[in-house]
Formats: sequence, structure tokens, C-alpha cells
Amino acid sequence: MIIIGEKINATLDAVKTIILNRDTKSLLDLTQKQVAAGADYIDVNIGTGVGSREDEIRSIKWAIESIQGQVATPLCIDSADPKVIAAGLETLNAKPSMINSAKAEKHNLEAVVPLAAEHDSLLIALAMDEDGIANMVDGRLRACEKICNACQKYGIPIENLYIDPLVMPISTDINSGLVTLETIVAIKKSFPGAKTVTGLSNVSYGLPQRRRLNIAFLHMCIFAGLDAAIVDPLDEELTAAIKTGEVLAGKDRYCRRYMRAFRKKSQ
Ligand code: THG
Repeated sequence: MIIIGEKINATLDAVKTIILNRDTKSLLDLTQKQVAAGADYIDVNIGTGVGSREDEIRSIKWAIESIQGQVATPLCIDSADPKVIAAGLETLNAKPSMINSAKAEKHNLEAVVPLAAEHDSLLIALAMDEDGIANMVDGRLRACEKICNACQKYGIPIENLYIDPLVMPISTDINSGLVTLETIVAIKKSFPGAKTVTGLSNVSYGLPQRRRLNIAFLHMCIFAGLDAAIVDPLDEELTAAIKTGEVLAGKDRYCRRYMRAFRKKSQ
């Protein structure tokens, strides 16, 4: 499982303050903690929701300039605005990198997929199109097909594509979790080589004891074939759950990672 550390996200008040104050030290601290905890990529989302596109472009440039050079771990540029993604990619001088995200809307695909090709970046794409997020698996798969076609058109190897099946709260639609799980299975079957990624925590929105649900859902997603997750790598329960889920699903040869993580620890 590829772990994408989610903690640099300007929707969180503390992170918003770091970005608005250009607090390089705290930004690096947040990055380095996630790296030490085992993050494979660091998601960088600087959209504070208060400023203009130009503000966001300045912020993404600052964040990437501050981090790269100090940290070898690759970055995942998280923005819905292709112009902000482009500015981030231009600032990045390290490879590989990851774009988060494109979606299956024609204009968005035409803007974002070529950026992944140009910068030889991995690409996260959301299983939603002009009609939004489909309630059922077949609708989400149609969005995936548009994404795969665009990748083919612009020469993105399918192995570089990470499709997000999208997760909606089960508190508003009890079938939400199931649809995500079935979409993961269907993506792996219909688009061989394509990878899957998701943020988990939406599933438990509005319910008590969210962490329990997130971890149970993580295990189900691993069984369904999830390749990467956008999570808090500092959450030890969750990172332990990745190890237990992967070893049980036959994804940890000789139980090696499980043994390394738990051998010396007490029950
Ligand atoms: N898919 C893709 N990208 C994504 C998401 C996704 N990027 C953003 C998001 N979802 C993943 N990132 C975060 C970052 C922080 C938190 C959750 C997801 C977080 N949430 C706390 C919680 O859930 O309890 C607190 C929320 C708050 O205080 O506002 O910390 O799904 N491709």
C-alpha cells in the first residue's frame, strides 16, 4: 500500500494558519513527521478557500520551494484547479511526483492529463464526470473509462494512473461504502494495470467512533484491491491496520512487513 500523507491540508485551521503566515518551519515539521512515520508521498493542499487563484499559486510555489530540497519524499500536488497544479509542477524540480487530481469532465481532463504527460507525473483521477458522482458502480465506471481514454490519448502509461473510486458518507446513504468497494473491484477488473487510491475518512462522516469505521473500511478496501490511501500516517492504529490488512489479504510476502512492524512489540 502506498501511503500518501494527508496532513498538509489547508481545510484544517492549523494548516491554514501555517500557509497564510508562510510559516516554513511548521510546514517542514509537518512534512518531516509524516516522512518519519512512513509516508511514501506527501499530499500538499494549500487551498485555504479565502484567497484568489493567484494567492493559491503563490502558496503552492512557496510550499513546494520550502519542502523540496529538505525532504526527499515525493510530493502529491492536491488542487481542483489545473492552473494551481501547473504552477506546482513548474516549481517542482524533483521526480517522481503525483497530481491530485483530474476528474472525468472533458475540460478538466484536457487541462490536467497533459500536465501529467509533460511532467512525467503520476496522476490521481476521480471517478466523477459532468453529472457529478454516480450513485452506482456502472456510472462511476463510465467516468473511469473517460479517464483511461484521456490517458491513452496523451500517452500516460496506465500504471501511472491512480483512480479514486470516491467515498461518500454511509450516514447519508447506507450503500455508499459498498459502492466504493465494488467500484475498486470493477476498476481492477476492467482496466488492468490501473491503480486505485482513496481518502478513507469520508465514509464515517456524521457518525460516532469514526476511527473504528475507517479502519474496518480500510481492511475491506485492501481486500477489494486498493493500492494507495490518503491517510494520516501519524495515526498508529491506522498504519497498524494497513499492515494487518495487507498480510491477511496475501499482499505481504512471507509476512515480512508485518513481522518487522510487530515482532518486538507486546500484544
Ligand atoms: N481523494 C483525493 N484527494 C483528497 C481526498 C480524497 N484530498 C483531500 C482529502 N480527501 C484527503 N485529505 C484529508 C486531510 C485531512 C483530513 C481528512 C482528509 C482530516 N480530517 C479530520 C477528520 O476527518 O476528522 C478533521 C477534519 C476537520 O477538522 O475539518 O484531518 O478523498 N484524491
